[in-house]
Amino acid sequence: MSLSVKVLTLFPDMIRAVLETSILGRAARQGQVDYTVVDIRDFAVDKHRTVDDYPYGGGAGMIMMAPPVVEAVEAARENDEAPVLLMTPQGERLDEELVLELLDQASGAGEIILLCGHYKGIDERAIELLNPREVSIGDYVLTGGELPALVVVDALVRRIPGVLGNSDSAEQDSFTAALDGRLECPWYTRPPEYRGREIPEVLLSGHHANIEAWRREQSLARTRQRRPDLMDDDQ
Ligand code: 6GU
Repeated sequence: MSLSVKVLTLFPDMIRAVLETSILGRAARQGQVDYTVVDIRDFAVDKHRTVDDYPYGGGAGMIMMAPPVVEAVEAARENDEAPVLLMTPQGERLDEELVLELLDQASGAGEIILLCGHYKGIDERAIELLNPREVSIGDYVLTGGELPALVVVDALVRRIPGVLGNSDSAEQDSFTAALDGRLECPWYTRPPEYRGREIPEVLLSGHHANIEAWRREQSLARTRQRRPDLMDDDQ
């Protein structure tokens, strides 16, 4: 059964373009995932199709109105158990652990809903009514939740078994369990020499145990130097 991913946005074209490209697109064509992009404006309640307005009490920026947002989610949602994510810089920070938790929840429900905020934010009553999981992709501010939603979808879909060509490659990437949360080693491909720079000799040795040991060392050294926060005390 393929996982249904529903993205609710005021900018559907921005989402569609990415979801049909590369590995995310291939996953859909192979039937491993199914994308639905919902234009929140279709749920506007007035003839001008208004979806945002000025904040009560004044202040800069526009606020997304509660009715179109709530009704778009309710129309899209098929399973009440499905996770609803609201993309917002106020949310919990995304990491690979959260990705796997969301994938697990989404797989169980058959569905995940991603709501993209835009402008200054969403009427708080919509958030209270929908009780979404609020997720941020990092400590910086973007103009909307579309890019963050695509980040979440990419991170999720690549963890669906069979989506990546080589089923091992997700397991060995940075931040995943197989590397104990360490960073990747450096990688090389042809040509063997470029502008006077040769590749590490061990990689040409054909000695698989030595190559593995070298990669592990590089991975540890890199993590120690660049991301000491990822190191266990015993490494
Ligand atoms: Cl989820 N939304 C916006 N607008 N900015 C962000 C973000 C989300 N995560 C980091 N920055």
